[in-house]
Amino acid sequence: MNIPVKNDKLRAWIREVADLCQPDDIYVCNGSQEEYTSMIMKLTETGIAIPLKKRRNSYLFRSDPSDVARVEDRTYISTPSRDDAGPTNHWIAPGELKKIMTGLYRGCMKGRTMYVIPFSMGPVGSPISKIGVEISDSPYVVVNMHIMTRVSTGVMEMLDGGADFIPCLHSIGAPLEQGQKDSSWPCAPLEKKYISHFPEENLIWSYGSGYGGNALLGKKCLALRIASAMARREGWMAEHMLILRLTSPEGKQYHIAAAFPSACGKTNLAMMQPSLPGWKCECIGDDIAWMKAGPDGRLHAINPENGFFGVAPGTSYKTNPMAMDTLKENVIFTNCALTDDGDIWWEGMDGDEPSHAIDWKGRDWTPQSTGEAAHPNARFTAPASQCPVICGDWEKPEGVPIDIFIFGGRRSTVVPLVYEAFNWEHGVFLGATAASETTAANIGAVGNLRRDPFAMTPFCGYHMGDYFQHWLDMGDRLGDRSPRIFYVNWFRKSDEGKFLWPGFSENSRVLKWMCERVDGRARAQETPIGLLPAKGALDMTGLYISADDMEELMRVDRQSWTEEIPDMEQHFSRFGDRLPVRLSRQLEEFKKRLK
Ligand code: SAT
Ligand code: MN
Repeated sequence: MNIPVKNDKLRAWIREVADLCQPDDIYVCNGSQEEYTSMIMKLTETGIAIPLKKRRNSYLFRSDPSDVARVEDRTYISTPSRDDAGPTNHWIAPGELKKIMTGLYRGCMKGRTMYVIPFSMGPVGSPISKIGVEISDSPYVVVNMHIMTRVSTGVMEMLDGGADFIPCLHSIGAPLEQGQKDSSWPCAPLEKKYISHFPEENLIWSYGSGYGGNALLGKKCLALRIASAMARREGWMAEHMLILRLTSPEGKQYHIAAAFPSACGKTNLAMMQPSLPGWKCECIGDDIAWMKAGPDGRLHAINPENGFFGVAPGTSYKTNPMAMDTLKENVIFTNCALTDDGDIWWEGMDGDEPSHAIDWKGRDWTPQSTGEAAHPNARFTAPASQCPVICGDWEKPEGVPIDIFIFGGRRSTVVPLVYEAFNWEHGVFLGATAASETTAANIGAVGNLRRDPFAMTPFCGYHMGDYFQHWLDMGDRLGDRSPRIFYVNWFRKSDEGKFLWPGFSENSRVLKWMCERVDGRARAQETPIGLLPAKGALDMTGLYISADDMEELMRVDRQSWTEEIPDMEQHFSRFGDRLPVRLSRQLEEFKKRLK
């Protein structure tokens, strides 16, 4: 077979994979509009993509009901020593894992085309960017990668010129026998799914799933798990963070990077429209930040992605108008409901519920139906460039200088709206002990409290204790140019179970306080957990919240924090002697402050 590729390593790898997986065909992607259109047309003809009458060039896909989210239990960090993967990652020895997976890959692309997708994470040619090549037998993956990454002939030219790349092998794990009819979302059963990373070799092998982060390997696999391991070796940071630019009425710019677990509102915050007059927010990224110290000694961030793979349910003109405007055309929707007039719908969208729709499983749905119309982890894939508030500098190769880091999660109790760390080391402690109620972004129980340090539990490509140390080291290196660190919780509820804080555009009040803290202008009061806004320091102009609710929102209850301590201790004990001493000391000091 003639493979139009000049890069020796790539050509050899394509040959090797083709010999193993035995596809009917090999197709090398160029990322063009024509390529996208022809793939979508084929998917439409077979009924796999459903064109939407109401949105130009937009399509609905329905996945298999077993393949609807990331599979953390089937995700592996395969380092030679188990110790190096750490207690938060699943581990199988590289030799053994490769043996299992090679067995699965053998003949797995029979009856299918093998697509070779050259892509760049980050602007093509930027010094911070990385090149990946995904081999996949899923046309759905190809069209999604077109949006989520930069697939182009430019990347292939760099490869032809000898550029190195990260190999990302993906198969849905569903070979077709001669004459066998294909299903609309072929995939392998859960026990045969493997999402594997070999950080020592910068190599990714994924098998059995076609969904999201399991299959679009540039995202969580490359840009977080492999990149985090590279970043530690090379002295930079790959984080599960949105990036935004906030501009004050006086025209001063602040850049904020915020880490929340999946499905906790990163996309909403990244595109937030401030309710405070004169303040402006622009989006740079909604999920991943790659950060390096610049010549000015500050931390500069780029968004390695090219699109948004956002949670659909709950997205509306009320919660995220800029996302809604991003979704008008050129969008791939997955597991949303289909309305009778040829549009998509999901729970929480503006306006009335449709009186009839087709649900994400393809069945009739009415408001009387028992299940949801859209799956709770239904997603949109949309080009970032379509976002009305995408920042003019979002593709700047050198990135934007970060002023503020935010950690947080979903906590219906205990954690107040906002507080600031006393210093970097304390901020790392806040990140390391962050906890959140679990969501539908992973296959598993929803609503359980889990420690999710830096929102990186499912995405850290090495030992989490070493990752904490890397954060401390970065702080030492950045010194007084380090970003300030804050913790937020938009999700605290009253005893009656009602959200105490309106969130969304009102979050600008919290961000404003942070900016004023950076400028040394806002007052704070010291509490055992950190620095809370002093009375009157949070700008509440034009927003009414009762005094009681406000007090509850900001309350630091020593008793309930003391009750958290055993869980924090247990969490820290998992990291053994790889837990930095500075963090165990932080915990001891915290206990003292609570007394
Ligand atoms: O499925 S993804 O991993 O891409 C989305 C998420 O969980 O954040
Ligand atoms: Mn994410």
